[in-house]
Amino acid sequence: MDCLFCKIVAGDIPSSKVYEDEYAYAFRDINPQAPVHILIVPKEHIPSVDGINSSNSAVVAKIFEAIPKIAAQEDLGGGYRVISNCGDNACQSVKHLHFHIVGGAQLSEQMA
Ligand code: DGP
Repeated sequence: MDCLFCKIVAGDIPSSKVYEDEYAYAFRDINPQAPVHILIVPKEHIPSVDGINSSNSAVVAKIFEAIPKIAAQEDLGGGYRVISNCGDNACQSVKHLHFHIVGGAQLSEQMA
């Protein structure tokens, strides 16, 4: 499958890794929108939030267990935002489920 984030998880494309476990891989976004901008992805290919179901949702739970660990590691005690763009209207550009972890500064109240 020709998937950019599958290739990053496999190590075929280099990335700046910040966290890894059996289920998830996290790395710095190539185009950061804040001082800290990390992407966490499942190691298995799930196309988007729309692809989450009862057979793979345990992996999503593992991702959300990892996020606070990453936030602590990145000194985001002041707060941070977790975002997942799903589909064209949300401007999802990489069709492999990912959660943006954005922080390190006061963020805007704007969500869209
Ligand atoms: P989204 O628009 O939600 O699909 O976000 C995709 C993000 O992926 C975007 O913020 C930029 C990031 N990105 C795209 N290509 C690469 C890459 O090759 N390496 C890294 N580290 N990030 C990438």
